[in-house]
Amino acid sequence: MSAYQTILTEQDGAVLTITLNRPDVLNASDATMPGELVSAFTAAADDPSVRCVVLTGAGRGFCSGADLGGVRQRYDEPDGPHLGALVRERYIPLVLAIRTLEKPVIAALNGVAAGAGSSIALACDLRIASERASFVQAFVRIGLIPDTGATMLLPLLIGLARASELAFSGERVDAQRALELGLVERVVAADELAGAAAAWAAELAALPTMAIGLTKRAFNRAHLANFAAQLELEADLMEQAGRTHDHREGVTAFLEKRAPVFTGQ
Ligand code: LHQ
Repeated sequence: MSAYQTILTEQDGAVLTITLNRPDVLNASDATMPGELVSAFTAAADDPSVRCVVLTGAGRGFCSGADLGGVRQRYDEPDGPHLGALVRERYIPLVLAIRTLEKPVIAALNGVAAGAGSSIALACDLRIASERASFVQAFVRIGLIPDTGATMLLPLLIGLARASELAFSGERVDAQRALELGLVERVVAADELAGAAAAWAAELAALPTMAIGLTKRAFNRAHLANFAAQLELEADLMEQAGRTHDHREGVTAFLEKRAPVFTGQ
């Protein structure tokens, strides 16, 4: 076990399992979690005994995205919430750590993956979902744009029109529809998820790790050649969206547990 505050790590043979561990808020990402994840993925890259990584969540959620309590605190800062800086500090290093790890990474989706939580799942190489899992492109519900690579990864995985439908609406997609859309590769019963993910990871870990890593590098070059530039664009657009009335209304409404009233401003 690890000394991290927001994640747990455990290695079984050649498989490292990283568990997001803020279950009371469906593993929302606070100021600490992204850095701890980057540390864990970087350590996995440097450790030859790790040949596959599984990323999952504790409790009933996978990850509900950015912790909105923390986002609201940023409104007290002079000149606005500076969401572009937040994206650059926390989310760009995280998504790059996952995509540049030259070992297979499986997301084992135990529950809802919302906002940046969905993007983190999409950045993994493969996804296996519990039948209780779901995806929510929650950004629009709080007046924001998809980030953590989602503007590239979501259309890449499911096509531009379907990505537009989900990103514009913020609708919740259940595990079965996620399978049909190509957001996940496998769906299993909830009580079988951990075992099925571990078995899949063990299979991958027993394959030629170097060849898989080089394949991932080639896939990145072929399909995500402009990824770093796109992440910078997302940060710029997030900065802009973070200054809108609709963004503040969306976050405030969520925290006050009421429906938002958007004005387009
Ligand atoms: C939460 C959260 C949460 C805090 C559930 N925060 N408490 C954003 C900002 C800036 C820059 C960088 O990038 C980003 C990227 C993003 O990730 S934007 C998207 C942020 N995430 C969201 O907007 C999702 C907010 N959550 C939800 O819409 C729902 O919770 C979902 C659909 C995920 C799950 O719904 P339910 O299954 O009905 O669960 P719940 O809403 O009852 O949540 C359970 C608890 O978790 C609840 O607390 P409570 O004290 O009432 O038990 C929620 O307040 C808390 N929670 N997500 N992101």
